[in-house]
Amino acid sequence: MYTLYGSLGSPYSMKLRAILRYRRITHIWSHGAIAHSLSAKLKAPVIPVLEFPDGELANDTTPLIYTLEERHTERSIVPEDAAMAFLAHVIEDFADEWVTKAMFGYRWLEEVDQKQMSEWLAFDAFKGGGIDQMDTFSTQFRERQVGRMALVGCTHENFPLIEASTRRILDALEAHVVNEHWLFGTRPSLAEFGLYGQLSQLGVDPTAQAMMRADYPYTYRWLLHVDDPSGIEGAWHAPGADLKPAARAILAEAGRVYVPFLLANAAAAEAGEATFRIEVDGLPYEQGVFKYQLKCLADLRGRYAALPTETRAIIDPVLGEAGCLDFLA
Ligand SMILES: N[C@@H](CCC(=O)N[C@@H](CS)C(=O)NCC(=O)O)C(=O)O
Repeated sequence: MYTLYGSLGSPYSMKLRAILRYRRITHIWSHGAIAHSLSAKLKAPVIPVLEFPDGELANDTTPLIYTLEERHTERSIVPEDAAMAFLAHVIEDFADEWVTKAMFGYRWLEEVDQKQMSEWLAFDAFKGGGIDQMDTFSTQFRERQVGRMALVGCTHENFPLIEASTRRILDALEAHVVNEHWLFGTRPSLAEFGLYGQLSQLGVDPTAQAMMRADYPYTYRWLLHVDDPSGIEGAWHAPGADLKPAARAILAEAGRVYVPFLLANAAAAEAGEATFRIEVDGLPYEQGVFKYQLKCLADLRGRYAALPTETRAIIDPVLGEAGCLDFLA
């Protein structure tokens, strides 16, 4: 049996839990402070941590998705068609690395969210233990997270771009989910789980939740559908089927913000600089150089390079239209 150690306030935990549920991989969900003490034993101290049936511990949800694909064949979340599988991967990566800034910004920029969420995260970690312990932890955790805002690019100066970008993604999803649930078929792919992880928190945190309810009511409700899709029985779209407008719009958003972000991060790292800056639609964005996102860029390029010529012929026009082609080659 697997055990997933995570937290209700952790987007990546919600993402992996929904995947295990959809895939009907029997598991225990263990949430609270234990997840952090286990993650401290791993190379990157991040949650969630998945314990395999043999007791081995691992984290980082994207590689874990592929490890689970190797171990379990039923109810795969990687589209069968290599072209669609690549596009779904791009959306998942974009959600993990960019949409997470919306999650972090909505949570830690405003007083109302800082207060509510630091208290709830303390409550989740200790499940009781008294208000004093929770107050101490929530104050420390809040200070720590707020102190990291500039490093991860979630500042008041950057937030207009993050918010505009998030709203374009939500607009696309809102138009989509009233017609159909999933992007690449009548079953979910890693793309929806990546988006769901980050957006799941926008459905909880006070400011973001109010925005979701008011402006994206069906996407807001859809989050609860994705949370446990274990009852979904579906199929992938037939190879050659048109890519859904929502998937195109989300890829175009990746082209608009994520591609320049990845390239500027890589250029700054190469030049030995500590921070980088981009501007999209006249809106500024600045943050510290991140090594992990160098890995993401290399991974995307590697996956693209490994695609057969006939697959590239299918996706190149789509990637080109979305502004996601040039940086891959
Ligand atoms: N790429 C990782 C990211 C995981 C991640 O950033 N987790 C956050 C919580 S949602 C974390 O543990 N951050 C470390 C910390 O806050 O100390 C994944 O996909 O699992």
